[in-house]
Amino acid sequence: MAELSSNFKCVELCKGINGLDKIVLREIRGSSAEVYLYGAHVTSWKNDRGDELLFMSSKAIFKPPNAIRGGIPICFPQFGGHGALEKHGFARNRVWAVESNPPPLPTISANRAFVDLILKPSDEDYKIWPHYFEFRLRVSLGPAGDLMLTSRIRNTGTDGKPFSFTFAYHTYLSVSDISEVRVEGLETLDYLDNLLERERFTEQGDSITFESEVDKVYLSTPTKIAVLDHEKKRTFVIRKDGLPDAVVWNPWEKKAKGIVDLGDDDFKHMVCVEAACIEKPITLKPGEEWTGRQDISIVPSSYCSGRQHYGT
Ligand code: TA6
Repeated sequence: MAELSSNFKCVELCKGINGLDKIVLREIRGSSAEVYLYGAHVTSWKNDRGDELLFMSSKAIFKPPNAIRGGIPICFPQFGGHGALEKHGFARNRVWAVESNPPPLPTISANRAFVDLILKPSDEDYKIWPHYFEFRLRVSLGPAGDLMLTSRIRNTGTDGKPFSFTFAYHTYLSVSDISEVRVEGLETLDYLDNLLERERFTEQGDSITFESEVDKVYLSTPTKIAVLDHEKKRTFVIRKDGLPDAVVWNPWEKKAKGIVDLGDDDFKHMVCVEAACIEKPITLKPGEEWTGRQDISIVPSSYCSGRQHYGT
């Protein structure tokens, strides 16, 4: 185990499953997070009581070149599967490096336990996606245990060429029973239905509940989305910035059985709600940088009034 920073005893580099390097972040009040350098993949996020808040598949494969099923895979340079690039891009199955002195971020990280990771394209990556970039990811835990991911992607090409990409934080939240889960904040929005060849529909006025497979890309959503877990009496509040869209996915029983690294019953205990930029790809000219942030916190929920309250 190695301490990464002399003044921050709550960030450690150690070995995870199959000897893969992982970073453990610990916040002083007891919450924690784990990030594998493989994929810059957040695989665990626990509150101050030690409860796991992210879903991890019972059959997750921690072995390159598989992406890890659960936690927060990073989808870049594309969400979905188009053209020669692999589905959801290659960032989730490359080994990232720890960066000790990245360019400063405008957001305040004082009192937060954080790690900075960086991905640059290898010669092999350049062959499948011919662009030069630097992708910096900061994973940080706040004093109240919120988990913030900040991505900065810069076009470092010197050939004068812009590039475009789509992006998602493919976040698997842990829920007690998917049938008891409700997503609020996406009502009345337009969405692309991945189950119907991305046909565009408008969501009805009710919050989203689950009784079969759901795979939708909600467009231009509000910056705050709430995921209510009735049984656990807790609500995930997702705040996002620079990421206009949001994906909601649960494979349900039949699709889950066809996913080799997902247990047959795992779909009951997961829901993906993903801050994303999909409909309108981001284009960066040489020297330009894009920032996209997702922050998840937990608030207790009370069903007394039949309606949740999750702060501002
Ligand atoms: O985010 C939803 C989605 O794009 C679904 O269509 C589903 O296939 C899922 O991601 C998982 O993708 P993966 O490549 O990780 O199996």
